[in-house]
Amino acid sequence: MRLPHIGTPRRRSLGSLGSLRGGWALAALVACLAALVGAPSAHAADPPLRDLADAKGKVIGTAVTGSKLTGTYGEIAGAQFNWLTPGNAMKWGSVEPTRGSFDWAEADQIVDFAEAHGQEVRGHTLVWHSQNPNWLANGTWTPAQLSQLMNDHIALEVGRYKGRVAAWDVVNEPFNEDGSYRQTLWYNGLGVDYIAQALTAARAADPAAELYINDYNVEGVNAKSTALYNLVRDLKARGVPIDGVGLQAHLILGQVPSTMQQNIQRFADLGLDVAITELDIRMQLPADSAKLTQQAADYKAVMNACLAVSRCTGATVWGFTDSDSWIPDTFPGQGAATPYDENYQPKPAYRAIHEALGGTTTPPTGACTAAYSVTSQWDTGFTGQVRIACSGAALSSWKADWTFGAGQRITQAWNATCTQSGATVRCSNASYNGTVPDGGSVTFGFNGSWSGSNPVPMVTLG
Ligand code: G2I
Repeated sequence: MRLPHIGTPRRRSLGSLGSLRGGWALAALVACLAALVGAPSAHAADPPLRDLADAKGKVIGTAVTGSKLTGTYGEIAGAQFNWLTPGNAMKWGSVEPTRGSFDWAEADQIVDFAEAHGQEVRGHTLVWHSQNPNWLANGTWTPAQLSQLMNDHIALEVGRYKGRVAAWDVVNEPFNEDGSYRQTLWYNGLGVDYIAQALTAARAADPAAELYINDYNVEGVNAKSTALYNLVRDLKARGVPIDGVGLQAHLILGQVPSTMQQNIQRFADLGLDVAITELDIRMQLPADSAKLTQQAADYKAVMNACLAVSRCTGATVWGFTDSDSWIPDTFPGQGAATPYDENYQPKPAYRAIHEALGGTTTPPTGACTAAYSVTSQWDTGFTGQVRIACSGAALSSWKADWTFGAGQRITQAWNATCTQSGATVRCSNASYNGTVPDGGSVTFGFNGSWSGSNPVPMVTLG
């Protein structure tokens, strides 16, 4: 068995990420932990997902866009995940847009970022029917030429990142839904043997890299996953280099296949690793608390199906934030498919992944917490409050920060001084209520305006 390459465990934290319980009338509770001024007993902040995954020897990855790897996006990508997949940067159309003229800038940037953050890279993808350069897709090739093009491409790309990319999606999406082979440039030109050729070329270019075949709608037991199963079983029997299968897992709310664990297990029983490679769970917009709660349950079900099988290496989400997801472009009216919202606030799905990886389900004791709730709401306005409570800790002053997710504006506040800049709100104590004793609480209130939706933000105490 080839062992998955797991990044060096690292302790980095974005601070406290609490559980968001949706619904305007419900409180979003955020643990206020080690960062608290004046807290007598400092508690370790919630560990990031990657620390939990490292402790289990599992992958928690995300697809990333190179140009976004700065600011909050870069901080979360670096702090929370132990593997990265370039969402588009390593595709043939990205790296060789014109024949013989290469652009590795974004791919290099992502690999450099991963190394700087102690992360492994999943290379995606070498041989696919989509996102190929026009010169390749529209060319006329003999089988010999096509074979040469494919082998040279693999040798070049895998060779370039030899020792730096731990696993490759060598062949992507070879099947139709009924389990027949997809008619592609590769299949039509070379027959089914293109798959064995591609894997063989990849092994030659980097013998240490894990080699995968990756597809979608193969998460449960069905005609397509059975075709994939039969293919990899036969490849293994023939001695073709293949280490694992990637189950993309582009799922729909409430539709995690019930046979997912069983399906993962049957691949594992062939002596192959299984990776969840492109996990997202889309819903009809707008999101609401019921949908987000269902989504959290779905994420947890996927994580649990994987974690129940030792050869399932872990899961990669296809973009960690709703601001970097392919869903709205491809499925108009749908979205909210990832664990963080568009403002980088963790959603219940984040908490579900955290818990599946062994994180605590309740805030630790000995801390101060802030709970946001909407106490009344009318057509254009609302009244909200934040209650700061301490137990096993105390405060002599406080600040409560949050980011409004849907354009809300604070119009008036009491028992605190609140300022809003863009979507960011910061409230600090009034002269008379900075002290929150152990076992005590302070509440401040505000009026605000809203339209469209009024989602509950996460509050951070500082
Ligand atoms: O389609 C979802 C995924 C299915 N499995 C294979 C993955 O490689 C695939 O990823 C998506 C990317 O997330 C999208 O970002 O692949 C799409 C292409 O099939 C990507 O979309 C493309 C757009 O079509 C282009 O217009 C755009 O220039 O992304 C490009 C870069 O933003």
